[in-house]
Amino acid sequence: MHHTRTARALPIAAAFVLALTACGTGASADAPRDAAAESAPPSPAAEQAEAFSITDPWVKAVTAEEGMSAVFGEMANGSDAEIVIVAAEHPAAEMVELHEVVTEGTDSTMREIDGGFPVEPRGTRTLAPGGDHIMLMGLTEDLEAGMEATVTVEFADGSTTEFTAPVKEYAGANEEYEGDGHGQHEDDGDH
Ligand SMILES: [Cu+2]
Repeated sequence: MHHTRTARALPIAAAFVLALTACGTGASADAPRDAAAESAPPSPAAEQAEAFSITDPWVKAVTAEEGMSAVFGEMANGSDAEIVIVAAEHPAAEMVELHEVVTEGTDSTMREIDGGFPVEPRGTRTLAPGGDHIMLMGLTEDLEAGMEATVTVEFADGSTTEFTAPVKEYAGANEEYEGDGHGQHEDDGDH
């Protein structure tokens, strides 16, 4: 009687679940049970990409005409050494930048962050509207609610990993972009 291999049925879904649940443990994704354990040698634990996970990732729905969107979620570092996200990619974005939002008075401006997104050992860093985000620019196709966006992130040591994020409708996250002409943006609603 030969055994069945149900674990191989949904490799994409399984990888997604692993990415979401690897939070805080780093090594927990190392046990895909079956064939993978035999064929794929474990990559060195020193890789920053291996320590990375992201919880509840999502991407703001936009049309290609709008041109820009952003990726959010709570990033986590499951290792005892700092990891730094230094770049990212999305297949429909001609350019991707790591942005921070700087607020002066009532003006919020987003700009490329110096040195990337460090995540402390065993720590987290949140990408959220009004704060840090991965900026997708020069979009060549619509990002419609319900789609899944695949985002690749690169770390300071050159390692990379990817995650999948659902695209969602969201009304906010419209910060002025520093590089996009000058944002003389009167926003006199004090909230
Ligand atoms: Cu931005």
